[in-house]
Amino acid sequence: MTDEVETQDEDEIDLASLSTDELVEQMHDDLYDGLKDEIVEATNILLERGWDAGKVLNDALVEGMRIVGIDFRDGILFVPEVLLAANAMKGGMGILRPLLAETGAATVGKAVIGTVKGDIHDIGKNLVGMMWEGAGFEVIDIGINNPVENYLQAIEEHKPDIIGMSALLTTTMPYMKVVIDTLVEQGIRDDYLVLVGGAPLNEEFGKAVGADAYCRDAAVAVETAKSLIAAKRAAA
Ligand code: B1M
Repeated sequence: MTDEVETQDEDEIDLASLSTDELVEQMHDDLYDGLKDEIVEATNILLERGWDAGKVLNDALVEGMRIVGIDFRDGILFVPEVLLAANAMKGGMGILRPLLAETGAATVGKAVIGTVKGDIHDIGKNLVGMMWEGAGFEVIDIGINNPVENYLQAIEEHKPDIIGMSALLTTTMPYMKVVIDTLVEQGIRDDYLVLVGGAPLNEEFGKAVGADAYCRDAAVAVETAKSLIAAKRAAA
């Protein structure tokens, strides 16, 4: 019994004793293994060592999730493991969220964002929401699996400048057109800037569904939101 406990303790890695490069690599492994507590601890260590929140997010968390995605695609990891990885990533993002938000100035605009109907992926959408908040936007996040009615209700209630839609599946991305077509039918399409994003989308798809812009990643979503709002206000 005592031996078992000792062996367990010996197996545990003291994250604080690792060099920064080793720690980042360990975070990729820990994300892969869905170890939330370790991800939270390592995120704090990197911040204590002077990394800014954006660097922790991109080099440690997003990069780790990219590796998870490759093995998910190749049938090496399965849904339960990827859910654990996503949960671990959210642990790290929880620490980074207020720090990313701190960089923002006064509210520069209001945005509603949600993942479309049939799709429950929310990490990318959450990241975009966090980065918009960080850039000074007020963000209303309507969550996942949103039918068009949810977008309509949110824009009626919150009167945003921007509607953001996320889709991670080739089967759900066409639903963005359903939402935009409904806005057109109701005569309110031009009242809003519609931005779309998600791994399977591209520029051409954004144009085809009638969005104002496709955003490759969260940083582009910030730049695009800011510049389109500025252009719209200048035109008005
Ligand atoms: Co899913 N999944 N998944 N999954 N999953 C993908 C998307 C997939 C590419 C994996 C693969 O095969 N390689 C594949 C889609 C294939 C396809 O359609 N071509 C896939 C599949 C097939 C599925 C299921 C069908 C699996 C199954 O059940 N057999 C199922 C579908 C469930 C459903 O939605 N109905 C499913 C389920 C899941 C989990 C639940 C296990 C989990 C989601 C957990 C969660 O989100 N809470 C999951 C995950 C985690 C992934 C991968 C591994 C990672 C996605 C992610 O979070 N990436 C993903 C593989 C991959 O993409 N590499 C995969 C990190 C995130 C930061 O990036 O979301 O791309 P991303 O967001 C970026 C940009 O795209 C952009 O900015 C973000 C930040 O830079 N962006 C926007 C995103 N949204 C935006 C909105 C904007 C602007 C920019 O608005 C303005």
